[in-house]
Formats: sequence, C-alpha cells, structure tokens
Amino acid sequence: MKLLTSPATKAATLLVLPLLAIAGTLEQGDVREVSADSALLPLKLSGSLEVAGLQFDLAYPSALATIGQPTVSSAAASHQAQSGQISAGVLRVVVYSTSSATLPQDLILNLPIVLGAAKVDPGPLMVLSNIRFTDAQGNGIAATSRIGAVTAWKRTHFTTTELNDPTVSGDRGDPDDDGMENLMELLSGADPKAADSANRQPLVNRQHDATTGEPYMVLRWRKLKDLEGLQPRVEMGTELANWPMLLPSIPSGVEDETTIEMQAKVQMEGPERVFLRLTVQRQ
Ligand SMILES: [Ca+2]
Repeated sequence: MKLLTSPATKAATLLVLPLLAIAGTLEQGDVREVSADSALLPLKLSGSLEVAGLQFDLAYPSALATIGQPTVSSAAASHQAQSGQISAGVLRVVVYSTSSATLPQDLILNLPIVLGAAKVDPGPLMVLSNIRFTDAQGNGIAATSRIGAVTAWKRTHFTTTELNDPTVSGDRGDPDDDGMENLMELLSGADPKAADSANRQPLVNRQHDATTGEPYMVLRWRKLKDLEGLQPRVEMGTELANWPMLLPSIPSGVEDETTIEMQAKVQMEGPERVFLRLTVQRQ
C-alpha cells in the first residue's frame, strides 16, 4: 500500500506544476482612437510561451459600433485570425497557425472598431469571455484574462449605461464638472463623480530660488504611484495657442498613500510671459 501511494502522489505533483507554469493571460488593452470614426482594440498575451492557438468571444453594443476583421500583429506573423458573428453583438475570434508556431508575448492582435453615429470616446464597452488557449499539440492550457488599466478604472467608476455615454465616461468627459477631465482624474487618483478634487488640481505658482533669488514658474501636479496606461506631459509656451516645449517633472517630496506630487520648474528670464500646462494621453 505504502509503495503504491507514494509514487502516485509524486507523479500528481509533477503533473500539476507544469500546468500552472504555462498558464497564459489574454489582456484586453485600452481602446485607442485612430480617427474620428474608428478605433482599435489591442489584445496582448503574457505568461506563457506555449500558446499556439486561442479563441475568445467579444461582446459589444452593436448599436454603437461595428467590429472589423481582426489583424495579427507583425510579431505574430506566423498566425492568422478569423472572426464570425455568433449572435447579435457577440463576435467569436479564432487565432491559429498552420505551422503550430507559438504566439509571441505582448501585442498579438488588433480589432478595428468602426464607431457609430453616437460616437463613444474612445470606444464603447467591450467584454471578453470564453477564452481558450491551446498548445502546439492542441492541448488546452489554463487561460486567464485582464483588462487595460484605463478600461479597468472606468469600469470601477461607471455603470454600463455610463460607459457607453462619452459625455460621462469618455476620456475627456467631466461628469462632476470640476474642470478635471476623466483621464486627469485617473492620473491624480481622484473620484470622477465627486467634485472633491480641489487638492489634486495642477497648480502653477511663481517662486524665487531661496539662495539666488531668481524667479521661477513651478507647476505642481499629482500622479498615482502605480500609474499605468497614461502618459502625462508638462508643456510650456509663450502664448496659449502653442506649446512647443516639454518640461521634465521631478518628485516634489510631497506624497500620500496612493499619490506622489510632481513638479516642473522653469526659470523666468526678463518680462516674457510663460504658460505651463499639464496634459494626459493614453499610452
Ligand atoms: Ca471631473
């Protein structure tokens, strides 16, 4: 009895560990706007080098968008992608290779989105489900999924109806009317539905250097410590229509649990006017 049990336990352990090690993750990236009426949904793969083929379903609001044919990224050139409508507003996408090659890490697929007349900025709510991975031998591999940082943040703050309404949840929406657009609310760790962001608004001040007395303009702004998916920029110009210069930002030394204050500084020369502003884009 003892002789039989012991080897069987060991064999089971050996089988389970490799399965966990090759689990892969399909990430629904943040939708990127391409033009006024089209956008791209990027799909990325991570966690396993063994995924040779995959399929998933994508649910989307068909009244607001049409999904085009998926295209594999140049890094996944040994693969092809096909899609078909399985019901109203649900698309099934299959990615496969006739040579049994494995898929690369990171971006593998782009889905083009044609935005409807009621344009959602940058795209309506898209939900991945029923994800399946296979290896080069056609065996199933454990599949998990995640969503891009900006999309994940929006889903925690907005309802499904709001997610499909750009005046509420769009990148440039400002539903709490506090002057901070949604991407800026995310950047600074604020609540997009509560106008409580006064202490998170970017602030411009004129200062004098403590030692030399030279005048400076300083822009202070806050960002999440674990910021993902956004690219903040401090821009400078001498008139409000043009912002030709980028200024570097460094931590000011002020922080709280979740955010850190940054500052961008420029020395003033003569009586010339200088304008500073903070912008934020998706990465
Ligand atoms: Ca706001």
